[in-house]
Amino acid sequence: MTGASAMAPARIALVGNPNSGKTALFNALTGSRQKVANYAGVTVERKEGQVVSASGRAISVLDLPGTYSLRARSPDEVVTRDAVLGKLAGEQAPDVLVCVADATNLRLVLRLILELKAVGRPMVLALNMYDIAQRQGLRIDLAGLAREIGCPIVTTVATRKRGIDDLVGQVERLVAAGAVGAESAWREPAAGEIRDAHREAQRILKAHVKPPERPDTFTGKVDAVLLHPAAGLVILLGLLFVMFQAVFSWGKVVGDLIGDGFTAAAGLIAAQLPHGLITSFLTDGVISGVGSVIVFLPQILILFFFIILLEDFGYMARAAFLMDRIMGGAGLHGRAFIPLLSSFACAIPGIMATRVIDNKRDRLTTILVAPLMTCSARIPVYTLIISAFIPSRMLWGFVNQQGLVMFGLYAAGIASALAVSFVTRRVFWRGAVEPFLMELPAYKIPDAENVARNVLLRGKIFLTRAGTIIFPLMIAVWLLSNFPGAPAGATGPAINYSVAGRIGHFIQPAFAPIGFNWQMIVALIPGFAAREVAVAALGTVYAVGSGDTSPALLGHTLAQHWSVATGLAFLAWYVFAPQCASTLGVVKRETNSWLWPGVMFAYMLAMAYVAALITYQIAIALGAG
Ligand SMILES: Nc1nc2c(ncn2[C@@H]2O[C@H](COP(=O)(O)OP(=O)(O)OP(=O)(O)O)[C@@H](O)[C@H]2O)c(=O)[nH]1
Ligand SMILES: [Mg+2]
Repeated sequence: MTGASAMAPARIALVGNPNSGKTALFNALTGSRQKVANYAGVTVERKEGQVVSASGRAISVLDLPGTYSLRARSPDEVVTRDAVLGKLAGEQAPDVLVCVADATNLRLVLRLILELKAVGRPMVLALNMYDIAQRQGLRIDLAGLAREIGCPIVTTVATRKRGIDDLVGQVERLVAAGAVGAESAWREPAAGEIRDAHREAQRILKAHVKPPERPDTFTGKVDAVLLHPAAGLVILLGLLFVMFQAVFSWGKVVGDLIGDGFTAAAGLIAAQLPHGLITSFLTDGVISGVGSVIVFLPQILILFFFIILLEDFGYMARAAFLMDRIMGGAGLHGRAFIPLLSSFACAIPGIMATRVIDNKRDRLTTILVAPLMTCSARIPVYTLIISAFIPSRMLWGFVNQQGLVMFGLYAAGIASALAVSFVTRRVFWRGAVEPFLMELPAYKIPDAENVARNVLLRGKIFLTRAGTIIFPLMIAVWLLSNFPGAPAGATGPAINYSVAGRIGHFIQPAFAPIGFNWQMIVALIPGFAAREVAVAALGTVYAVGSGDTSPALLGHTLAQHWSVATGLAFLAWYVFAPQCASTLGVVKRETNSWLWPGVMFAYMLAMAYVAALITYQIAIALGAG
């Protein structure tokens, strides 16, 4: 070995069944914060991190998507197979494979272990979730199992960082023992070989693992209720309902406080600085613009608190199971559930999560409808318009009417996704939807640290967007709304003469049938960069135009300037409008063609216009003009 190669970090890859704790182990090893959740298919890409062993050896760690076999079918499984075999572009096979197994669920992983053995690289088996195995009194003959499969075994509790040093030590030992030939041998097995492997796995399991003394009866008992065909659906709807009630009732209180803070800051600036462009920039551009979005931080945090709690508990895979019949009826694959669920945060991770779907048409259908799910960037828009136009009344004594409308908008998103998928599958891609098999994870008590970390992460993403996308766009909107200034002897407000005002007035006739005024057009244009930008832009445009700079009062300003019909049409528009350039970019990347982002843009725009038109005209007819 030359000096240089001795210095090169050893490379290991974490391979295992879905939901076995690979990413938790990756985070424990490398100090990263990749997403961990209690359902299969969380990781869909390779992720790399570094760890230095106690003896100072640098080790590069690869986290991979979960798989049951190297006979990869879906795009995420292909990533794992290629990484293990060293077939990824510019990458060699890892020096050591770390097979991560859920100790309480060894049946399926044993077949994968046999496949990985055939690859012929040094391997260590990490028996993860060993805490649960011990609690259940599961008896695993570690020495016998290690002898049988021919590789060392370490027990780990990834979430508690237990067994990590032991694992790193084993890796070092294997690396020091010297690499085997760089060739990774593996080929698709024949049917007979698969049967033999199956039998062999069965035999090993019987010989070395005794069933638990205290098996997990909790999961079965809870599932009897939560997976009940009728009661289960009622509970699912109930959970969603409570979620939106909470977003509105609790989120509003804190959001208003933040809004008051911004208003006070604007007042302070206006009082301290001379009246002029700088002051206008700070109050109208920064505070009214960016501030009007930031006030929605509490709503975002509350919503994600619920979602992440349910994910960690293990409920989301059940929700997928409950929805499977409905989704199948609409032509969506059962595996589309998790990608669509991720789209509630943002369509981009949702579209990436479709990599777990192997059938191309199923995957494309899911990609096309993912942006119809209500992403968190719509929350500021929905919340603003709802609080401006929907009275905050209690219905039947306990239902907050605003929360109910929010629930309805989410439902409209889901219903339209099902409808679009149904039409796509009926008209364009006929054919049966393939059956769906997904292991239901055992329920786990949510890990407080994991929940807190993920909720804060969502908050950070939201604020980063406010700083990086919204802030520069608000500077642009403010500039365009102020320049050129009004000519001498002008009678109307100065903003009417600005570039933004002129553009808005020019395009507005096309939007007259759906009740949009020119200020809304000015907000919609930068809103194509990101949805919540529209809220910030409305804040700036109305602040420049009317001088009302309070983010907390933007709702009131809108209620004065818009009819109820216009407000409702704007909501309908936002359920469908393709107002997100980055989503279209990701669709291009994932489908490798401009065709699909084009199709997506066109159909969503058409739906948005039609929905807003119908809403506006009906509202007008009902006297809400
Ligand atoms: N009790 C316990 N829970 C664990 C342990 N390791 C992971 N978990 C939990 O198991 C679930 C799955 O963990 P992940 O790290 O996301 O699993 P993964 O193998 O990366 O899953 P995919 O990316 O979907 O293949 C999460 O809820 C973790 O908090 C462990 O050692 N003990
Ligand atoms: Mg993972």
